[in-house]
Amino acid sequence: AAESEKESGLMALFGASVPSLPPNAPLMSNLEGREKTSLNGAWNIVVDEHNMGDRGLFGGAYYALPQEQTGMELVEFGFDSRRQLQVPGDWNSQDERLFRYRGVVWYQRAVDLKPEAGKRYFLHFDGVNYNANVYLNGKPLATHRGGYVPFNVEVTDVVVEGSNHLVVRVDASLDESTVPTRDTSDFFKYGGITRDVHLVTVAETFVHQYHVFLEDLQTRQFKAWVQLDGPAAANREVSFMVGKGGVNVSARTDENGRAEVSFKSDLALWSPETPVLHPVTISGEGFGVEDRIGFRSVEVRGAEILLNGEPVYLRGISMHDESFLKSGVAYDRADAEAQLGLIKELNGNFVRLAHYPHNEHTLRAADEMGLMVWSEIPIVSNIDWSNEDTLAVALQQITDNVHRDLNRASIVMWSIANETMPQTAERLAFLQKLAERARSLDLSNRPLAAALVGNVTEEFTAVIKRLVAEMLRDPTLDDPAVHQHLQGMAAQLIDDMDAVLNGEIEVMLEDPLGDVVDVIGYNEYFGWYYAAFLNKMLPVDEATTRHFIFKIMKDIRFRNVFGKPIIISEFGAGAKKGYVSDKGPGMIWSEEYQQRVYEHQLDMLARNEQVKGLSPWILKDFRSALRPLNGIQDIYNRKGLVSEKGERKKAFYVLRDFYAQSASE
Ligand code: GCB
Repeated sequence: AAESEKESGLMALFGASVPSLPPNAPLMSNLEGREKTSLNGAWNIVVDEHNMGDRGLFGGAYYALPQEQTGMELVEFGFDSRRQLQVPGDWNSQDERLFRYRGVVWYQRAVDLKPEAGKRYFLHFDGVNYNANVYLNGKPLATHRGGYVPFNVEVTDVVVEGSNHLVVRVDASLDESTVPTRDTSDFFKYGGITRDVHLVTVAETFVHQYHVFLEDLQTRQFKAWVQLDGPAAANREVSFMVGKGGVNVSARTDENGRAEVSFKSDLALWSPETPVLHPVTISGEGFGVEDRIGFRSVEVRGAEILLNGEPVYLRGISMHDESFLKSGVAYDRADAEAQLGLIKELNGNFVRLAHYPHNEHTLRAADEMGLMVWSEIPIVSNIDWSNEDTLAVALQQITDNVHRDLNRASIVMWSIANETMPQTAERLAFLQKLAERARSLDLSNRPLAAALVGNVTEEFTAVIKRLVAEMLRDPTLDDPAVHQHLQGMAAQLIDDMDAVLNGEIEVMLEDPLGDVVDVIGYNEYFGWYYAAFLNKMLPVDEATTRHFIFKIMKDIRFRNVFGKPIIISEFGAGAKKGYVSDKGPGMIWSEEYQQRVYEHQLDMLARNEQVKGLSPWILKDFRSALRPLNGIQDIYNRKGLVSEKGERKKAFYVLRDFYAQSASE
């Protein structure tokens, strides 16, 4: 007995494995339109860097109900107001001690409730990064993986009258099999209950999900489906009221609780210029939900993107889910309006929400403010392509992303990948499954997009040829050794110097992922990264290479072998607001250099007829652990058009003027 006691003590010390909990209930859409109580505020926390909390050392698991206190129990953890974190929010920017912390934190709060018969209760989390286990009144309830998508947990059978003890174990650790993976990508993986938490009350049988959309622009045919959930979901009459005094149609649910209707209407359409949202009520006897929905058509025809039947040019910018109003993650309406307000100021009509689904306020604000949205999931760089479990997590993320935002008119494309590598059959098969999932859930046929990868050496052969040819003709490069070297290169590379100097420089995109998606995204960094890369092959210094790249950019043409529209989903340059180099003006990291990159990029892209939109990298300087350059980056990626505090850099105005010009054309 003594042995086994010791053993279990040791187990408690070293072997605490996290029990697996059932998955969360399928996501209900439209949090905004639900009866709900906010659970935002100060939550008590215990930091669990040894991952012991599932058993505890003494006093049991951290999710257990508080024990009766006679004063003689040995309990070695406790939740109270002396250690708290604000929810929503990340722990990294709230507590200096947790800035780099990527482990487990237990969150706790009381939920006061008077449960009513015939009602159902759900805990709704808009985002917990990365892994969440939810416990109520001492009971393990559900688990959720994926830091940027919402989930809900039904607690109807567990809630009691009075105070309920809610505990959430948040594990921010990532590895090679998670989505995203550990730290190879260039953004800060914040931990915590980063977004809103609510307790949602619904009827026993309630509207779980629905989608109302314009199905055919020509005939103004609309379609709507609804999914009820509950004991009386089958064979129920459901009515759809759309628009003020407009449409009122009804249908009966099938045995699975699903109903579908079609109707015709001349409801005004949504566009960035006129972002009209119509009131929508979906209801039946004893249940109902309200929403405000915009209707528009988006389609890809040949190399064009059409909005409401008209070719549209996407004047965009990329952004992370951070705000210049605060440090750390963005999470409320004020953040959303501030960020999107900057895009309006840029004369933009489009935003790429990188590299994961953003908080729900942003999508609501985009609908209302009139911005088209590229929404993506965190399939970035290297993913464990042949791991079934990784695929399951990724599928769950695209599913929840689509389900949450199906009814947002602002979303004009779902993106399934950013610069994914290596280019293998496993990668393609994995991404194909994500595409199939998105298409099966979104019956409105929103286009799919991805930022493809290019084959650098092959693609840039034409660029190198031109650089060599240009340099050979430049009298300022009079070093004979350099000339000799360039001539040697030219002899190998260039048959006809005149043709090279006078022709276009084609960058052909042929990543086979282009077959899977409808819109070809491409991230290119002419003026920033490529100078260093090309410079390694050329017998001149980096400044010279940069000079020549700027000279030739106007002739670069992006094309793709798929005949589809291209969006330049990134370009950019790092600049610290107000930075002046002691090496002189216009050096890299200065605002002037960034401005120059924008001027040349925009001049080049305006000449690219296959390019149907841009989302330069990026609106605001954002946190990145990959960027520790002291005095300049200080753990921020500095490619923002505004600083982390929102101060506009010179390039901001260059893009603003360019967009004003293209909006008026
Ligand atoms: C990229 C990535 C983005 C990075 C950016 C950069 O291509 O998609 O996540 O932050 O480049 O600044 O290097």
